[in-house]
Amino acid sequence: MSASALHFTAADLAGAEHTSELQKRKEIVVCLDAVQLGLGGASCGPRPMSKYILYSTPIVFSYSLRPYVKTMGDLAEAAVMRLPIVSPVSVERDQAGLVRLDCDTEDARITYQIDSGKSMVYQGPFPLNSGGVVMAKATLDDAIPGPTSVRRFNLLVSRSQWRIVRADSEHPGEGEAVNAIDGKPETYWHTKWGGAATRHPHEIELDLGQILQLKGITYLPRQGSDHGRIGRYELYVSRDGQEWGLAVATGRLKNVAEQQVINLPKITSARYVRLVALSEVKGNIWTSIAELGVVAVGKEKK
Ligand SMILES: [Ca+2]
Repeated sequence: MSASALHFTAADLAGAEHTSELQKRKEIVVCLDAVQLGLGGASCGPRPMSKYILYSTPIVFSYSLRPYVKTMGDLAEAAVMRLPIVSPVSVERDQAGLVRLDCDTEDARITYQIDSGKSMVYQGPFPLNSGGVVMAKATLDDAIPGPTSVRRFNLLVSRSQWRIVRADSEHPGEGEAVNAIDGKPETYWHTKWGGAATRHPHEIELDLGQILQLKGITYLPRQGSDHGRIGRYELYVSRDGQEWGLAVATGRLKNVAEQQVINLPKITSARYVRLVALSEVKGNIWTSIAELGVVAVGKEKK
C-alpha cells in the first residue's frame, strides 16, 4: 500500500506529458493506493505482462488520519500505530480427545463452531473424539477481532489395542518394529544393517485391534537421518489379516523429515495394514519408520 498528499489529482498527473504542464491546485489531494501498476518493459514502452496488469476490483481497508505537530518527534516514528488486534485462537486436541482453545489476548472472548454448527462461547475443553472441523475466533471490546482459526480433526484412534503382527527384519537394540507405533518420533523401526542386512522389499504389518473406516495412513520418517527412509512403496489393507487383495496405494515418498500421508483411493474398512517398502530414498538396502499412524473417519458401522 502507498499514500501520497499532493496538489494534484491522479487525473492531473496522468493527463500531463511534462511537469511544466501541471497546474498546482490549492487543495491537497490525499491518495491511498492499495496496489500500484508496474512500469512494464520500459517506462514509455510496452505495458507489464498480462499477469501483472491490475483491474478495478473492490478493495476494503481502513485508515486513520491524525494531526502531526513537531513536538511529536520523528514523523515516521509518530506515524506508527499499533492496532488493537486480538490474537488468533490456537486449537489443540490432546490424547484424551479434549479440544482446548486458547488466545494470547487477555480477557478475549472465544467463540467456536463445530462442523459449521451453532456458534458457542468457549468455557472450557470439550471432547471431540469423533472428529470434525473446529472454527474459532476471539473478540474483545474496542479491538479488531482476530482471524478465524480452522482446524480439522479426524477420528481419534486409540492405539492401546495396536500391535505389530510382523516385520520382515529388525535391528535388535535399536530398530525393533514396535518402535514404529510407540508414539515417540525419536524411536524407529529399522531393518537389520551390517553383515546380516537383507534387501528390499521390506514390510511391516499392523493390527489396529478394530475395523476402522480408513482414509489413509501417516508415515513419519526416521528423524535426524535419512537412512532407511522409504522411497517406493506399496500399501495393503485387510479386514481379517488373511485376505489382502491388490495394493490400495503405490507410489514414492519424499526424502523429508516431515510426516507424509498415503491416501487410499476411497474410504476402506480395514483392521490390518501392511506397508511394503520397495526401495530406500538413496538406494540403500534398509527400511526405517519413526511412526506409523492412520487417518480414519470412523469405526465400522454395524
Ligand atoms: Ca517411534
